[in-house]
Amino acid sequence: MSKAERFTITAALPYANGPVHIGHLAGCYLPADIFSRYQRLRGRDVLFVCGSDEHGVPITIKAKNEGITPQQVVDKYHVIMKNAFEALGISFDIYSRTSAPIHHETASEFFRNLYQKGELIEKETLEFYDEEAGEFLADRYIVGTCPNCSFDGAYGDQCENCGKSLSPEELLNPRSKLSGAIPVKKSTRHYYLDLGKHQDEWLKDWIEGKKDQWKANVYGQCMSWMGEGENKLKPRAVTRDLKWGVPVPADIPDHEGKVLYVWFDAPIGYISATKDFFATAANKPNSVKGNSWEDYWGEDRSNLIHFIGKDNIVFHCIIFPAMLHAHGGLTLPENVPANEFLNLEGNKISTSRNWAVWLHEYLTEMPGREDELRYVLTANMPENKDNDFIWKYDGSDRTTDSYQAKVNNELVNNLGNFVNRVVVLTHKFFDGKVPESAAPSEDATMVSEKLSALKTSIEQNIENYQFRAALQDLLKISAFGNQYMQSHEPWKLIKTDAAKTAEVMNLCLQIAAEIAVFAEPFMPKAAHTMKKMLGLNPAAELWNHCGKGNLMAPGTPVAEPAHLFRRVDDAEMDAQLAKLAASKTQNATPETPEKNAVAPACAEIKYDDFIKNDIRVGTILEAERIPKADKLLKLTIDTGLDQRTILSGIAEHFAPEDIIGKQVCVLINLAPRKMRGFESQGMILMAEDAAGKLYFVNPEGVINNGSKVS
Ligand code: B3M
Ligand code: ZN
Repeated sequence: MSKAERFTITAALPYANGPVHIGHLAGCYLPADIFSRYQRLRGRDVLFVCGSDEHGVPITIKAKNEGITPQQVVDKYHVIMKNAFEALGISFDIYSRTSAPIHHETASEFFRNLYQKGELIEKETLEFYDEEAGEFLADRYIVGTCPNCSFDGAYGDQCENCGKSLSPEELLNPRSKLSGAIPVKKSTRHYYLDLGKHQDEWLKDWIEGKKDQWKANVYGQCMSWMGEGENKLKPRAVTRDLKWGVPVPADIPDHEGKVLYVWFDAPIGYISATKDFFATAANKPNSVKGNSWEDYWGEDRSNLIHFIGKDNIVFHCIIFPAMLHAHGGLTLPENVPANEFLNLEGNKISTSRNWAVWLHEYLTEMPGREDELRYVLTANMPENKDNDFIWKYDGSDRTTDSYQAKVNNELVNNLGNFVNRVVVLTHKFFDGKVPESAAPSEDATMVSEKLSALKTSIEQNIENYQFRAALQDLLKISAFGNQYMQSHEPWKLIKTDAAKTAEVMNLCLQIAAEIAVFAEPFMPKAAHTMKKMLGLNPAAELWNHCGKGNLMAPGTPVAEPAHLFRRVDDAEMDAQLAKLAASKTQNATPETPEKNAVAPACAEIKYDDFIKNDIRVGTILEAERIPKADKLLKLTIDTGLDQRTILSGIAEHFAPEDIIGKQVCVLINLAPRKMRGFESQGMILMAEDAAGKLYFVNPEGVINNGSKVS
């Protein structure tokens, strides 16, 4: 097979610390599945791989919280996810896992390869360490009070109450989640991948070459990472001081107590899954035409397509390509069609707040409605912007794309109804057999032209990752079928013109047959049922014969009409809404302060502690934005004692030009901190109101810079 005909398709490996929800499905699993199924139907060589991402700190935290081992956590969720994907018809050729020995071997070997090529640099840094537990602490293992909203339970990388990203240094009253001890800084050595070097040598040029091919959001995000000078890509640590993960190979210096960073090992999981497929697949499907993992990963031998959500762009477009390139002999991604996010009933989907529709629950609560979910999620796929999933249709504009409206109006009334009527009338008037039609006719030409145009459109849309548009094309075919049938009214025509009725019904059957074929990537179960109903062989390669309106040979028997889609009633939707409402109440507990509530008081301190703060009045002399740091302004401040640089997180609240000349209160004896390549020498005081708006804290009237505030 030539490269053009071979596809290595990946969907992001889901973390095995919780089940899969509709946001994951609309983000990458459904688009990947539609694309894979389509390419197979075109007769192309396809290997579609995925698996559970079983390493990383969230898994060890979950294990600790539940009092079980990390392996028990991943064993549980791996099975839940694997079964749920299968039930929804996600057609992975293999669903592997990163705790599998084949993955450990592949990832270790990959690391060793980069080490031996001199691609990894070793650096010594100071990291947070828990002296009681005797362990280094990942950001997620450090908790404290959020400097932004005072929520006491913020993590070292993010406050889940207000959403602010943090670094552990920013937390007030930091403590270790392991023992409660106050973390100290301790030196450690880690291996780094020098991304800046790759940026200069080839990576930036390579990404620039994708400008017209990749989605604008993906390309734009990649380019925003690759600035100049200070804003160039920084070396990335690819090892961690943790116990859970792929151990750094024992022949590597300083390997003790270290594992590979989860984002280093996880994408290698795509390669291990491929190896796993060739090692274990009992019956290789016809659509996998290669014989070894190298057929799918060798340099320029396949089109590697990564389906992901937008939060994974940097890993798949920059870091993994740098790893693949550094390794050598491997293919780079052809495309990375990342989707935006799907919200649920107007709010961000959240695992911790249980604001989600979980796939495994949907499958048991709404049995037999797998294709309905696939349909609604595809129709609302967040391809170019975030989108909302809504359950119930209440007559308002907001709910025209709701699950209920889509299923009832489009699947039941339009597509399902058309196919059903065609089959029923064939039984009624033509003894359940495709009637002979006096070809060629004007109608036949018109129908085949229409089918051919829509087929081309579906193909182009899928190949351009426009799955919503492709699905609309499918609906246009059934709308056209309904219209054609309605305009001839065969149930009346039969009384006056049997020959014309035969022609009309023949053409309606041809339209229904093509719908059955084109529906397969989107709704595989319904497609299968339709094919069987229409007497088409579900296993036959029909796609390339479509677009002509002659799939059904006269005389072919059609089966009795079978159920395709079921109407969704209000009660079912109300049950789902009630479940969400319950999550909302459960989460409105008093210890989770509302974003707008007044922050609770901090613990008592001594006067002596307070006067350690050296606060002075100063004047802002200069203010400028920092490229790629949306929140920070770089200020030059006259403190009366000196002029110094202070980085302040106020860029989203004030324009630089508006604050020059303003007096401010400055904490001048705060230890300097490096941020974005600048040293920030102090902090300016700001007041924040209940709505999150910021105000300067300054003296009434202008006074001398350097005046003390106490
Ligand atoms: N598990 C993150 C995520 O699910 C991560 C993806 C890995 S893909 C190699 O968002
Ligand atoms: Zn916060």
